[in-house]
Amino acid sequence: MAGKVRKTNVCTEPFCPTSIDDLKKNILHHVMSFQGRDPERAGNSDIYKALAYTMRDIMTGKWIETQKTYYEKEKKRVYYLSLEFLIGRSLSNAMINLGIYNEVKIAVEELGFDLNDLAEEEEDAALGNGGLGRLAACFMDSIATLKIPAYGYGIRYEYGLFYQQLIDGYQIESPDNWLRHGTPWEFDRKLPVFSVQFYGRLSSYQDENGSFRVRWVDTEDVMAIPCDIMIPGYKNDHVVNMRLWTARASRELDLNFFSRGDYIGAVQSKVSSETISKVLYPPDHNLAGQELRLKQQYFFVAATFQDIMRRYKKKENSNFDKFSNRVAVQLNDTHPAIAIPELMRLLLDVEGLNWEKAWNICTHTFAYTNHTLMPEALEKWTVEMMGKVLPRHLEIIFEINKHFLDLVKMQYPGDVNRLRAMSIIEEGDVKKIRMAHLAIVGSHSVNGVAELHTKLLKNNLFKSFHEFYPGKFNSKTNGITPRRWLKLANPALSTLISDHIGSDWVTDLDKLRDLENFADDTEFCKQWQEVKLGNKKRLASLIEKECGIVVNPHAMFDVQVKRIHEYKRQLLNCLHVIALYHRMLRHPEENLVPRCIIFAGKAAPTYWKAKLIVKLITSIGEVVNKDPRIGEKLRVVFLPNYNVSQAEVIMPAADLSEQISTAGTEASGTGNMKFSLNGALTIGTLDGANIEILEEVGEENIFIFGMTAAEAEYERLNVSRSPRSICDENSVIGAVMDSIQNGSFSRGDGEFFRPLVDSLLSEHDPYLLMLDLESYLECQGRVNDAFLDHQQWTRKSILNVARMGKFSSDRTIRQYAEEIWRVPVNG
Ligand code: HBZ
Ligand code: IMP
Repeated sequence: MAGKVRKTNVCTEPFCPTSIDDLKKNILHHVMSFQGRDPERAGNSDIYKALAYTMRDIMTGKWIETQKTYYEKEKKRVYYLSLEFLIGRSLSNAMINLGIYNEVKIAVEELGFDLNDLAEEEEDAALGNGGLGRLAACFMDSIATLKIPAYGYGIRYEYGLFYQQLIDGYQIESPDNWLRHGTPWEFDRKLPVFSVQFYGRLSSYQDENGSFRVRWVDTEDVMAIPCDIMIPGYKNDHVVNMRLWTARASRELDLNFFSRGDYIGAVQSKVSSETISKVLYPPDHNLAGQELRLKQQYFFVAATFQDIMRRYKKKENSNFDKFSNRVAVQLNDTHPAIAIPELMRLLLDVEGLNWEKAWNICTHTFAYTNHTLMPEALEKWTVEMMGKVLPRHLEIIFEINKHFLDLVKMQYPGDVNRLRAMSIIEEGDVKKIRMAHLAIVGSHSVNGVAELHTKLLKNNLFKSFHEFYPGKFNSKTNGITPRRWLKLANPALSTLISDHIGSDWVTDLDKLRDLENFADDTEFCKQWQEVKLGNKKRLASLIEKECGIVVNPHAMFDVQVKRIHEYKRQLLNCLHVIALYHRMLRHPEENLVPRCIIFAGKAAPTYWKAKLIVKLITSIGEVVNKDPRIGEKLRVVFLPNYNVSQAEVIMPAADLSEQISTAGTEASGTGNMKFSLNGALTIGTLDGANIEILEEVGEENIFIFGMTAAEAEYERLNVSRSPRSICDENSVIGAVMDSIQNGSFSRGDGEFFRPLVDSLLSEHDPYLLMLDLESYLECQGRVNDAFLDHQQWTRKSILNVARMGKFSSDRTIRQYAEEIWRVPVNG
């Protein structure tokens, strides 16, 4: 056994250099002893790293203390399993949460460096695709801030979300090699290392009691190596662990190959094992066939459960009676849902429990969050592939399904259709496993991410499950962390706010209500406007640098940033831009507000229609931005490579936030919250969390248009107006469509955007763009008029911020803790 440092011999007080001199010393120490650099020759990148290591030193002591308390107080632990954590940069966040931002800023200035330049040195950790991944990152911040005994578990992808370039207006992807220069934020641990099995076959045997049991043998094994990232809570000394797994070949090179003299085979086998943690998958319509994705899911789940078991057994050995009182597992969508059969396998095959007992533990341990309503986006795996990659899990899934369907049969005798619809196995030419059904059956809680979303889950997508399991479904409206999305991203506004109402809002966002008292204060409004203008200038510089386009910071910044997807309707925004362009040309005398319309977002690499939308946006920009008749009145910008760091510059600079999805399609949205918290007004549909934003800010402070979810549903079934008739009857819309069709934005090639035109004009357009267009254009007219009254607009902007309290992820996490995980907050 390894020797232990006796407590009396060593100072174990957390290391905490907070004086400016100590900070400087520590930074220089890292430059010299870790990087072997002469401090006099250190550049931004050296100082950034040294500073990051200094932050890490400070966090380590707090992290150790935090982990100890979990053991000493025998706490119930929460495990947040997510295939994605979209963290972004960590430096400024660590400084803010450790409460030493100003001291560090001075220290680096005294060393001759600029903190912003240093922060820019950091690569974004883009281990996620969008909302779901960023939500997981906000949750980690709130979990740490609320002192919840919890861990995040995921994969340490070597390549994060692809890098997006625009070449000739087209999206071109390249790999995101974010670890190129290493990252100072992780502890690359050597232990615990776990072995994860794949493939192989099953053999049964009789145990000492004569019961038949299953062994999974002849498997191909991959090692999982932990890499830990510390997540500090806000000024509370609590540091949460995020454990990301890396895949390594089980032996450096497989000796079996050598014995056959196959050196190349040995190397290939190593490479193939290590591919598992190589790259983050973008959302894809055809995941069902992607074996590597299933392997990623099982890899991280299997390693995580070995870790969970290891910790549990430290106290309870092999007595599993208390398991679900000690362990809560939250499944971030169905991506980790293979955890359900995995826990069953561990309890049955390894620990020797019987089915009833094992199943009882499972269903009391798991909770599942759904993030999408779109049936085509629900994960399914073919039975064939599951049987090949995870044969024992397939068997267990069939067994779970059998038990489940027996219960359904008892409640609905003879109702075969219901049975078929609810089954975990989808019948058909290719049998598939419906991971959402597995997750619902295996969890004690299923939650949607906004009120409307949950209602639609209960009444449509999972109606029969809601009837079968009354009480299992619940709603947890998403939230965002005010630390990153206001304090860090918008320092000028944060200071203005804190100067007037104090700084308690950072951990108690409802306190922002006090700003209402200043909504009519002329001096305050003036300062508010100055802050916004400053933020717009910062974004304008970024736009000039990235796109070479000069924009007027006094124009309205009208922003739509999010993944490019048909349901999010960037195309609707395009139609408005063209309508506005036409109107400015036709009526130059009109009092239209100058606008800068800003887009950013990535299209999935295989989603050609989304990529064509990108091309349309950039093509409209090409025409409009170069038209001398337009002058400075209209600019259309597409910022390439949208990521968390870019969002931190964009959100504070927006005047208008576009949240225009077809009602009933966006589960929640979280960008909508970030904009509003930074004083942008929303133009949006009654979809996702927009509805709750409307309830909070009041209808006079938001621009709502379009159909409700119920109306959209009705329209899909009974086409009341055809898109073509709308074009014929509305000359503005007719002209917009004509200009796309006559090649105005495609160098005369009228066919170029044909697929987009066709879907707009189709009576079967599931996203109903044409049916919402008139209402959208009318609403944009109201936005124009409102912006002309700068005073009133500012007042609305202040009231938006004042009323955003609900959308703190602290509130969301408190609800998860109290209602799902049943763990104390701030305990
Ligand atoms: O999750 C998003 C929802 O679209 C959005 O409305 C919600 O606010 C957010 C947080 O709850 N969903 C995603 O971001 N989904 C994915 O990123 C995704 C990733 C991999 C997939 C499928 C979807 O295979
Ligand atoms: P883990 O929970 O085993 O992953 O260990 C994380 C950290 O928790 C360790 O580095 C220790 O600081 C602390 N720790 C682990 N086991 C115990 C224990 O049994 N009692 C108190 N602290 C522990």
